[in-house]
Amino acid sequence: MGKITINRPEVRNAFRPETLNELINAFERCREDQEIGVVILTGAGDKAFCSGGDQKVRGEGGYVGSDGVPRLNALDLQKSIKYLPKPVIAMVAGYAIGGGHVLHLLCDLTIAADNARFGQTGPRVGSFDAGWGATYMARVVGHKKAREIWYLCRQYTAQEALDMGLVNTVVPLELLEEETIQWAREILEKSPVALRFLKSAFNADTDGLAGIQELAGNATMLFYMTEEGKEGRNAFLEKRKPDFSRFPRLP
Ligand code: 2NE
Repeated sequence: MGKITINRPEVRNAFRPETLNELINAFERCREDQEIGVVILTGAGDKAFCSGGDQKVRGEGGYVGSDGVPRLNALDLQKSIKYLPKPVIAMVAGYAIGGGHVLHLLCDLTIAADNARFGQTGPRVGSFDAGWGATYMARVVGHKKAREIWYLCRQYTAQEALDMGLVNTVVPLELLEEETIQWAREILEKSPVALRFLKSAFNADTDGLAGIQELAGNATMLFYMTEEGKEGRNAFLEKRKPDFSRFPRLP
């Protein structure tokens, strides 16, 4: 399993553009590494998972990194999490707030410590995430609750988050890592292809043609592994007519 840690505890793990690029690179490494079947995303320390965009570097048009360019590359990290063909578990101690709350939301599963607190701040701090941050949240907790979360900008305890289906379980802080690793180990015992298809099927339900594209790509991958798929390639390379007659046309 892989573990990715947002490491800016002095600002409750708020992210700058550089932080996000590093996280995107880390997810890309987890994608490429065939030894990794599950990724745990967490924040350094026990005060916060992530507090969203670093308001101290927020400029006009986005968050400004050392290159002086305003970016909203939190959206790119969201895609990295959602389209990683392996389950991602958010391990949340302390605050998951604002854009940091959306990150845990997009993870496949969330294990929360009993000190975790969840919420959006956008309309209070002059921001919003009208993409997955709003629409996928409504799929997870229902429209009434999602509108409450975004319109009122309240904070919710771990137990309240569990009650609304926003997290999978709540454990004492001291058991958070142990419990998360246990969940990851249970997942690792399962079929990687089955998990991959299930993740893309869940995405296809919410992501329109982009979701179908991902699901279809996985179907092609699986088809390439079959004798029927290989017959088409082999016939082309051997300059002969393909013979698909031995493959069944199942009901
Ligand atoms: C996270 C929260 C609730 C924590 O409160 P508390 O009382 O535990 O800590 P405190 O004192 O507020 O924060 C500790 C230090 O971290 C900094 C604070 O400024 C403070 O530093 P000093 O003043 O002592 O130097 N800090 C915390 N969060 C920060 C942040 N996001 N940016 C920069 N510095 C931050 C409380 O701190 C809080 O509510 N934080 C702000 C949460 C927030 O509004 N995030 C942005 C939402 S918008 C967003 O993320 C976004 C989007 O909507 C769309 C696209 C991309 C991003």
